[in-house]
Amino acid sequence: MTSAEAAAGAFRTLHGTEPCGVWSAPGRVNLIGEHTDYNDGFVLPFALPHRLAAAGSPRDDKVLTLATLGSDGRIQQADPVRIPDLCPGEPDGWAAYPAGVAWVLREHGIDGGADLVIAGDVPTGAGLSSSAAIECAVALALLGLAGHGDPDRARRAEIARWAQRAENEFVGVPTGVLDQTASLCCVEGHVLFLDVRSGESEQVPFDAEGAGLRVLVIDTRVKHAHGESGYGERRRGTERAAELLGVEALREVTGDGLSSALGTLPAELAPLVRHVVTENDRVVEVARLLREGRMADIGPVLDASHVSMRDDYRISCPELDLAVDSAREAGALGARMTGGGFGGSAIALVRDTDQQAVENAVNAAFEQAGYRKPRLFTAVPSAGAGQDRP
Ligand code: GAF
Repeated sequence: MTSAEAAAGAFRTLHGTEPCGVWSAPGRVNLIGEHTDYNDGFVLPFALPHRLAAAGSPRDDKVLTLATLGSDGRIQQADPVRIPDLCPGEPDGWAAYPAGVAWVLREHGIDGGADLVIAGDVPTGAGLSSSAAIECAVALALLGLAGHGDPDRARRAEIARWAQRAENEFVGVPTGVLDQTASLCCVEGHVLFLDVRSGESEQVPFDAEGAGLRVLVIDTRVKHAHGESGYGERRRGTERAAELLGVEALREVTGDGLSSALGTLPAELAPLVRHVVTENDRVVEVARLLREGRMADIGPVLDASHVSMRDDYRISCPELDLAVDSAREAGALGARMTGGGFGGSAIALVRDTDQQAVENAVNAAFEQAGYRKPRLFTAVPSAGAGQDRP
């Protein structure tokens, strides 16, 4: 059953009628470019086949009702809220994400009520962007129910900023715009090369299977939550460094200017800057190699990215390091943690002939270390958010 069918089915169970429409949005893997988005840099994500769907119908009383279908098959309902009364802090928990989107859309004149039921299969807390998937599915649902058609590319980038605002200001998590843009703007068979500063983007073809390769996702099952982790601390550190260097964002520091910049910074900020500046270069490098059809050559760049996050940005954890190291020892061409860090998932680029050996090695390493069994799956670049059915 697809996420859209699950959401429509749960809607029928709860409301006794068909929903007027179903919209869904994917989670993402970031191939490379971590913690560069809020420094106005470059990112290179692709959309996962895993999606969250919002089935909905409009209401004429400005009330928003929210429900979610759990993996245990139970439907959980949040307290109904009046859209004119929405303000940050209430509701909290999972309902804050869709309510936050309604709060932002209200400012843009979309303030009709709705019944929404959410369902899907993006793993939560796995660094695969389930929060953005909820936000983007709900944004498209509320816009669609208000009569707006399928958004074009520019409009999708704008909706991504609205969803980010919901997360920053309503939920209270200081994340960048990577995840929402990936969820809304990625297209099947491609990675999205995005320059966050200019908003310019390029769809770069990414056919791993055609190249005899696979992107293996290793979900360590160490749950992360950016509200509580060191995410905000890292973000504040890079903003402070930019201020000390007299630039608006670290994006402006280039490889050439890096060593002189590092010499002027306090010891705790220099490694953060080194990560961001070198990571931007790595994103550009991977995009170049992919354009040249040299997918297998990106491996060492992925490895270098992981080392930079582990040692300079310090956002890895023992489980992520073990995932990366054991995959590489078993033949992966390259591996790195993906997403915000402090848990969540790693990715490994493997030859299809080595996939089984890599999976066995990762499972064995986790078992030997006494860690929870990781969840492993291969990911192909899939479609971005959209309407599934009228
Ligand atoms: C999380 C955030 F939500 C993104 O904005 C981004 O900063 C990422 O961590 C790290 O690259 O997914």
